Amino acid sequence: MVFPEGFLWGAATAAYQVEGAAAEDGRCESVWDVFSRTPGRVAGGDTGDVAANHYHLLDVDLALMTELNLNAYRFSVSWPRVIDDDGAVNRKGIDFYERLVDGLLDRDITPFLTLYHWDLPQRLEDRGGWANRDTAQHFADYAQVVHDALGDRVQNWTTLNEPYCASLLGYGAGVHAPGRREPRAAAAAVHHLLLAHGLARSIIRSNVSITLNLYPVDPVNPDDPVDVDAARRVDGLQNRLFLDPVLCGRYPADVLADLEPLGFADHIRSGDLALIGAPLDSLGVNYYTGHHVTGQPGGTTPEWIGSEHAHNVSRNLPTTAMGWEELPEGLFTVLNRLHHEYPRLPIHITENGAAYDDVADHRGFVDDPARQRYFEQHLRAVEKAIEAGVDVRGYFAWSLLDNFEWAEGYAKRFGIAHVDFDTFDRTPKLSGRWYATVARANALPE
Ligand code: PNW
Repeated sequence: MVFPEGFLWGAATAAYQVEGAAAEDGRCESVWDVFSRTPGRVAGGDTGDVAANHYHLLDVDLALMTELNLNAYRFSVSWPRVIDDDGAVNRKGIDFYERLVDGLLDRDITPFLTLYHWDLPQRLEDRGGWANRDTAQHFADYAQVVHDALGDRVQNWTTLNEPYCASLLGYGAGVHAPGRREPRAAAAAVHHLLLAHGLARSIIRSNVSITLNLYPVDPVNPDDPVDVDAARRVDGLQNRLFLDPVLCGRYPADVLADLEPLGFADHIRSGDLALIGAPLDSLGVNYYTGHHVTGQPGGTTPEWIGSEHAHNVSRNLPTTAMGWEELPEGLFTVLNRLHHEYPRLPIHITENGAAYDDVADHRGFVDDPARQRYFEQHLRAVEKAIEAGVDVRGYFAWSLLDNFEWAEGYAKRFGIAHVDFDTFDRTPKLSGRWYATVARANALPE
């Protein structure tokens, strides 16, 4: 099968994961600078101070995208690079993103801009961060600045990347910045992030999207009401808590009840859900794995706030280096569910990919058939969804480059191009070469 004409073949990155230049040209501190410099938070004590040095290697990376036949590129803007600690616009920060966007357009690569991929200015965290409602208004002011600068050239705007992670992993589980383990603050952060999305949406107005990390959630034993209820809770927390307000303008009643002990509803003011649920132009889906859930003892427990009795049980599938089970048909499940249970929108797969234990040869080349297979299997699921009528417009491999993988530091590599973190040379992997041929053909091999 050939993908629809004009299908976007992209790759994605995020500012803190690739840029580096953490203290250059007036960039201020973000929560991730502070978190990663705190001993014990990130594997190997790694920080994003230098990352993949993308800030200085912009032209090299633009050439790499062309070499890989990409016709779209998803990146995020660093809030603390663009707004200084006095709340004023940092012209040098804006300049960088203007050069990036102009470089993409020169090469006929469609820019997909994400406003927030987790790098909250530390000065706002010092005033409560996402647990403080005021942060949503600060985000709207920042969105206005970026839209004023780039609105004439960028047609694809994403407000937030994965508000689930920014709220529940950052403020609840404490495994992401700012590293707080405060379930009540996490609940507040969920609503304030969604409010920030709604406020920014009303500023950008057209061509707006949000990116959610979605999962199929299945009970281990569908005949056991305890498992079924655990799966309902996890689906509620990971999927519906974000999908329902954004696409339908209401929070799911059962999740409101689950989060009631955390005071979640206390943060909701009249008018909020109208803002949050205002129509979008497309939806971004990040997909990596699925959940297989029991409410009985056993299995492992991801930190599911408000669902402490739910556990993940292995299906004994192959896993990536992150320990995530490979479940390519789950991407079809997610897309098909969106098609049948929610108002229909054009969809972009804004992230999909895998970390493996790569070994580079002396030229920096990585022979990674497992990653190639991961992409192929997931793209077959996308193909199947398109055949079933789902309006998928594009696919972005995570990631263009090996980069700073959050709490895992540089030890986990997701790139379709290898990065040598001593020389900063980039070398397309086998999977990257393969992806380039698929992008050129607009089709998977027979
Ligand atoms: C995404 N999970 O986060 C992020 O958007 C990227 O910045 C990140 O590098 C990438 O996935 C790989 O981790 C996720 O637990 C965090 O399934 C957690 C999960 C999935 C994605």
